[in-house]
Amino acid sequence: MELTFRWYGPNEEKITLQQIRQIPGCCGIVGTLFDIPAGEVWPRGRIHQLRQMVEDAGLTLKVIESVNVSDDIKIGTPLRDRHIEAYKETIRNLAAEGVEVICYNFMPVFDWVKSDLDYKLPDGSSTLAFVRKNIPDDPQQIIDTVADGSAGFTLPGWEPERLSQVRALLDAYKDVDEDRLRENLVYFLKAIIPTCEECGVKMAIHPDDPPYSMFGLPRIIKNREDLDWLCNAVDSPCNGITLCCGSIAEEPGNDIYSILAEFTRRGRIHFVHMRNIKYISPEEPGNKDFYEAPHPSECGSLDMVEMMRALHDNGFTGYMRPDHGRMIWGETGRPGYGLYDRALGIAYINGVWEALEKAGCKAGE
Ligand SMILES: [Mn+2]
Repeated sequence: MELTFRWYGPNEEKITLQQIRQIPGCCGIVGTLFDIPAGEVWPRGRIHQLRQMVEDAGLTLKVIESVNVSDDIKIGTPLRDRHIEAYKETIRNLAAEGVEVICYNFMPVFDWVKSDLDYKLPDGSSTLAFVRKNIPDDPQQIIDTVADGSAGFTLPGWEPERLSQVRALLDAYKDVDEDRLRENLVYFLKAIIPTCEECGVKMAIHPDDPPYSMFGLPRIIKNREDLDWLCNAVDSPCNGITLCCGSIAEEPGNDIYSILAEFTRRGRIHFVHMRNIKYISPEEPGNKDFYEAPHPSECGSLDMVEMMRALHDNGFTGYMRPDHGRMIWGETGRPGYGLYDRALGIAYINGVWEALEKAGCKAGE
């Protein structure tokens, strides 16, 4: 297991690589070229520059999050083959620079959805939350909420240029139901997985966040059955998963512990987003509201040791990062992606992992 930290690049961040290097136990950056629109090739030279910068700081660049899949590929327009060729070229360029894992998602229009980007906790910190009654019926309003709450940063999946066309975009998806979206994902994977096999890159799909339908849009990576379908649809170790613990657990009916265990055993989890969430009113039937809690088990609704144990005991050897963090100690920045709380997350995750490793050695003596 190797711990990493998501970083958006020098022009998109006030967090420096030097700061990240000082987080004990953090080996690498989860990087991106944030400015390249979906559908275009990531030039080898730009990737090389990023890698050089990261390696000069004493860190590695083995995971990319995300190489976004264009709406044309998700909808299946005549442009998709051209975009798929560009995607394959990007895979080759990333592989040539030593990248091993590519995180992506197949969510239509909206990447993750939260209702609150500045949800206040009793200790004075703030975090991301999903409170159903605060989700507007009009998708334009949620775009405005995210834009207003993002402290001047562009949030992943919420590119203003793309979303300025939201009504046209929603219209373009009107004939895309879950079956059609599945067909289009399989079409995409069948085209790119041979390239991944050739150059030794693993694709890792991020589950839908939240793992149920919003604004009438289809969602196809929500639970154990969907992940099983994905693995069988294109049966290659290169067709894998970014297991986002928080996203999967946002549906309380999902058994996150057994999902982690099963897909680690099957060799399909290449990247993990480790996150704790706290259900806000679990006693109300059907209520799935939650906020993103600090990492320790006692702060949220998930048992972090049991999640880590499911990975550890089934032989997990991939990359992991703390998912989002709160804003603490007066920090301001991109919601979910401050320095301090994510660094605390890494420290905690490392502690749990070390305990599991040593207990495992002892048991095996
Ligand atoms: Mn995630």
